[in-house]
Order: sequence, then structure tokens, then C-alpha cells
Amino acid sequence: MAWFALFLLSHLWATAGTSAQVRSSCSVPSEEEPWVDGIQVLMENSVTRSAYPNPSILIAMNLAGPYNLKAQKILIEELMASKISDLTIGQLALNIMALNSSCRDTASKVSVLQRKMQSWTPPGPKEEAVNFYAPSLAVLALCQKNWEATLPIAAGFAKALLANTSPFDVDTGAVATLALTCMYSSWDSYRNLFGQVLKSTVENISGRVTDSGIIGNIYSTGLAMQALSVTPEQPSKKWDCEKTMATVLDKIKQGKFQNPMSIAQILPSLKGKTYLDVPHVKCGSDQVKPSSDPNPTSFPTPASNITIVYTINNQLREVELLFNVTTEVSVKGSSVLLVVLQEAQRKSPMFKFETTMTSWGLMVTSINGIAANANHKTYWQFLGDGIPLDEGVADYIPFDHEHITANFTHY
Ligand code: B12
Repeated sequence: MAWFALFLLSHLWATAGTSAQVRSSCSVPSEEEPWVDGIQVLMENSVTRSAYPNPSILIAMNLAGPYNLKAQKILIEELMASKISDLTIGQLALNIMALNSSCRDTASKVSVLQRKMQSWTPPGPKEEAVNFYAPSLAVLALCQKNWEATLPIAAGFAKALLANTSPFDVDTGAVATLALTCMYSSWDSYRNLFGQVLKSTVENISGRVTDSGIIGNIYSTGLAMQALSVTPEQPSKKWDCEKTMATVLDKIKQGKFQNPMSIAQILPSLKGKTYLDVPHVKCGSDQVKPSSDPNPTSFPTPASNITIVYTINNQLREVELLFNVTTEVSVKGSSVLLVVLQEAQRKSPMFKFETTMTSWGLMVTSINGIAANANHKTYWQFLGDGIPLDEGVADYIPFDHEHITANFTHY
């Protein structure tokens, strides 16, 4: 009887999501809300039948309260119709959370994800931390649908994460924190394990808070804010949520959040929500209108030309063709990097490249015939004057005489 009561309580804890946990959050000042509305409208208006059906956008708009009901309908229809076998575990997890936040049935998708995670091979101790990002999403999605059945999966995940010695990744640590916060309960035998991993991820995230309040980089800050606002394990150094919020709002004003996926990942935190709120979204509630005219987010474009030095480099011995070639291209000022790549390709066949559409936009998958390979964990990394870029080729705007390098490497 006592055992049953404990089980019931622990189950209630899990299904209650964050409501039982301490939340440290801060809110957007009311005079700044039009900026938040502006990016939400931008994100929702990016949804069309021909665009990539992005589950993170549906999650964000449902958590925030949707404006564009047509966009919501398109996403629900397309995500419901997506073929399970075409999806990776991370995509399946996001698809489940998105449909869950729209109160749609996800039972068959949940059982497939559960099976996939039961036979999942954890990344080794030396593998890059980003390899835990998709599994973190999977544990989070499964926890929200069936906490008890997810316990052994989450335990295996937590042990592998604890054993990993590669440099910490903020985005991954943030999603892992959300997943394990969902799993954490006072009454199960894994409490110590989950608590230990949470302590370490939260301490690492806290260690990446910069003087300006950015956590990791500007694009990991949204997920990190979610993690720090729900974790049951507090970091030793108190997080200044207001400072982070103020800097994020500054970055929005500077136009740093134009990519719909970047908006989808920051919006929940701006609305005081986290992915742990997904199961509690009230569906069919009235459409809310932006409180006032959203602020415009377009910027003037200077017309004069700039010169970019562009190098493509492959030194991976496992790939037969080794090369290091540099060219100079001239493009209109304020062009995105993609235009530089197109211009280099036009000048010489060595610079030919291919892209794939993803949730973040166009990803460069091949240059000079050398293709990224998920099985070998190889990719084309982009650097500006030797420093990895924090945006993709369709968003990053190079400056005059910048040296852009595309380097074929491992993750
Ligand atoms: C894992 C990961 C990678 C892996 C993806 C491969 C893999 N099979 O896992 C690798 C290491 C290859 C990678 C590369 C890059 N990444 Co990355 N990546 C991530 C991470 C941690 C998780 C993505 C994920 O698994 N999502 C879950 C799955 C289910 O969703 P998905 O849509 O199927 O995911 C795919 C896309 O996200 C895509 N992808 C990953 N990164 C990027 C970056 C860009 C610009 C694009 C267009 C696509 C893309 O690969 C994923 C797997 O196929 C995110 C963090 C985040 N907050 O989203 C950063 C993140 C998306 N990456 C980022 C960046 C900047 C890059 C690079 C541009 C870095 C660089 N300097 O070269 C390159 C891409 C260059 C190119 N060739 O075009 C930024 C994007 C910010 C922005 N505003 O654009 C993020 C947000 C990290 C950050 N906080 O800075 N990345």
C-alpha cells in the first residue's frame, strides 16, 4: 500500500511537469514586448506548405500562444503526415513534442521512439558532446509521454553522459538538463544518478555565462535559459536572469534573430515557458493578437563591393583527395556567405558545393566533391579569420577582407 502511494506520488510529480519545481525566471518588460511579437510573427510567417516542416516552430508558437492559425494548421498537418521511417531519433522526438503541444495523438510515434532508444548505442566517452543532443530530445519527449517506461532509457543515457569527457556543449547540456529535470523524482532509484548529472550540467552551463549574460553563444542562450530556470539543482553561482534577458533583447534589436529556427529556440524563454510545459499547453484557446504593431526588423543594405578571401581545406587522411585552395571573390557589401560560395563556384569548378535544407536553413554538405557523412561524423566547418562562425552560410554576413575557411573535419 505504502509502495503504491509512493508510486502514485512519483507519477504525479512527473506528470505535473515543472509545477512542483522551483522556477527562477524573469520576464520581458512590457515596453519591449513589441520586439518579441515582431520575431514571433516573423517565425510564424516563415511557415508555408513548401517550407521545411519545422516541429520546433510549432512547439514555440504553441508555448507562446499562436498568432497565425494557418501556419499552425499547416505544421500540424505536415508533421502528422511525416513518415516515421524518414525521421532521425531527434526529429522523431521533436515531432512528438510538437504534436503533443497541439494535443494530437502520438502513441505510434512514441512506441517507435521508445524501441529506437531501447536499442540505442550511447556515444563513447571521447565522442563530441553534440552527439548527446538528439538523445536528450528523445529522453525529454519520452519522459513527457510515459515517465515510468523511460526510466531505464534515461538511466543509460545519464550514465553515458556522466562518462563523457569531451568539452562541454551548452546547447546539448541545456536539452539534457531539461530531459533529466523531467525524469528527476524523489522516489525512484535513479534519483542520485539524475541528480549527479544535473548538478554537473547545470554547473557547466553556469560556467558559460559571460559578463554580458549570454550563455555559451547567443544561439545557445534560449535553451540554456530554459535549463537554468527549471533545474532542481541550483548552480553554485547565482544566475542573473534579468541581465541575460536584457542582452537577448538587445540582440533581437540588432537583427540577430532573423532565422526562424533561432526564434523558435529563444521564444519560449522570452515568454517564461520551457519545453517542460509542452504537455500542459491548452489547445484551442483563443487566438491572441500582437499587443501592438510589431517593430520592423529589416536593415538597410550598403551597395558597394567587398572582397572576401575564401579557402577550402581537406586534410582528413581517410578521404583520398587532400587539398588546400584559396581564392578571392568580390561580392556586394552585406551579402550573406552563400553568395561568396556561389561566386567562388562560378569562377572555378574546384569550389563547387552542395547544400541540404534543414531546420536551421541551408547546410553545406559537400565541397569539391567531398561530402559530409553522418556515419563517419564528418562535416564542413566554417571559420572567419580562424574562429568558427556562429551562423550558417545563408545567415552569416562576412566583412571586407575577411578570410573565410571551409574546413573538412570531425564532430
Ligand atoms: C549537432 C549539431 C551540429 C552537427 C550536426 C550533424 C549531426 N548529424 O548531428 C555538426 C557538428 C555537423 C554541426 C555543424 C554546424 N553547426 Co551546428 N549544431 C548542432 C546542435 C548542437 C544540434 C542540432 C541537432 O541535432 N538538432 C536536432 C535535430 C533533430 O534537428 P535537425 O533539424 O534534424 O538537425 C539538423 C540541423 O540542426 C543541422 N545543423 C546542425 N548545425 C547546423 C547549423 C546550420 C547553420 C544549419 C543550416 C544546419 C545545422 O544538422 C542537424 C542534424 O542533421 C545545434 C544546437 C541547437 N541549438 O540547435 C547546433 C547549431 C544548430 N549549429 C550551429 C552552427 C553555427 C553550426 C556550423 C555553422 C558551425 C561552423 N562554424 O561551421 C556548422 C554548419 C556548417 C555547414 N556545413 O553548413 C548553430 C546555429 C546558429 C545559427 N544561428 O545558425 C547552433 C544553434 C549551435 C550554436 N548555439 O551556435 N552542428
